[in-house]
Amino acid sequence: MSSPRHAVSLTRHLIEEQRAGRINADLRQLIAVVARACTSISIAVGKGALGGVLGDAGTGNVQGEAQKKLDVISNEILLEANAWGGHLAACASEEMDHCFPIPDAYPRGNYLLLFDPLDGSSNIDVNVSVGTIFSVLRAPDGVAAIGDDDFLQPGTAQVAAGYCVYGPQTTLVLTFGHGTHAFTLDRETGTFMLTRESIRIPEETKEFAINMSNQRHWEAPMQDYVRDLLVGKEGPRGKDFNMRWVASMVADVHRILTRGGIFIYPWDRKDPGKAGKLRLMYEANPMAFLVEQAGGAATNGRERIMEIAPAQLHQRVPVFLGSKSEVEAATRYHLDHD
Ligand code: AHM
Ligand code: MG
Repeated sequence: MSSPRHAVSLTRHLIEEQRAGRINADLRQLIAVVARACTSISIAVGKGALGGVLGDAGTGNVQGEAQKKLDVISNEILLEANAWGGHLAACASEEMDHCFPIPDAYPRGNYLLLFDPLDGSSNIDVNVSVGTIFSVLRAPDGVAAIGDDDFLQPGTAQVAAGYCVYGPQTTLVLTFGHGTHAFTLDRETGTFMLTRESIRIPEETKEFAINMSNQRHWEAPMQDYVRDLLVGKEGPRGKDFNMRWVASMVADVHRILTRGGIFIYPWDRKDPGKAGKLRLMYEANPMAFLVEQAGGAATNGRERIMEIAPAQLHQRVPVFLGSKSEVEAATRYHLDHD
């Protein structure tokens, strides 16, 4: 990992990316607005019980999951911040049934923004890290009214992706396809400052992240892979492995971008659709883009996540991502089994 240049703000980084011809003014503006929304969400999360924002909202989302008050607040902050800027054609959110086209009262831009407004909902009320995940696609040309189908593009079509983790520090991690960079929020000035440039994930690891309570529901190659990790030095992998599971994907991925590791949310038998838990468009694709840009890999156990052709906006997918050689090893267990 190279050390950051002295005192580069997110604003300066975005302007330099534009000058280098890697992004245009609209995309720069879009990311600046998302970062501002993340600052507002960070403030709401940080207030916790003092702001009356903890607990259930009393509503459910399209996947039948109970929404927390902060899920709903974060979704509204992102929608409100992005509606009027003129850089978007529509938004889609894990918390909304269908996409939200930009109202006619505002100019329509050329980008589509997808987000999981507050990932790691089960951790909100217990004061453990949560985060916002986002992905940016191009709106198709010549479409009069944007609909859900216009979002059904593979992860390779993303022009930007990122997440903001609300933990002991608030950190925004961003890629435009030219490396993955991290910006820490200076809470006194309200400015995101570049703190890690061109992040590299170590290729090898001795750390895995998985919810082991689902073990009995996994398919055979997954059982074999984790059994071999647990056997340690004496087994075919020849090394001892450590385990971590925050149950907030943003926090687990942030650890992997910091010291390596593999994150897995596999398909399990509780799910007859063979689709896993995590959402392709709001979670898997943006995280896969960030991880690949940091030298890591991301598959669904068999194929590269970013090459999956989505069939539905809220589609779920098994996720294996992180240190390249470990993701390749886990993927090999599945392919050899098929
Ligand atoms: P959410 O978007 O409803 O918060 O669900 C996604 C989260 C991920 O952040 C995390 O990796 C996973 O669900 C944890 O699942 P589990 O509670 O099954 O361990
Ligand atoms: Mg989520």
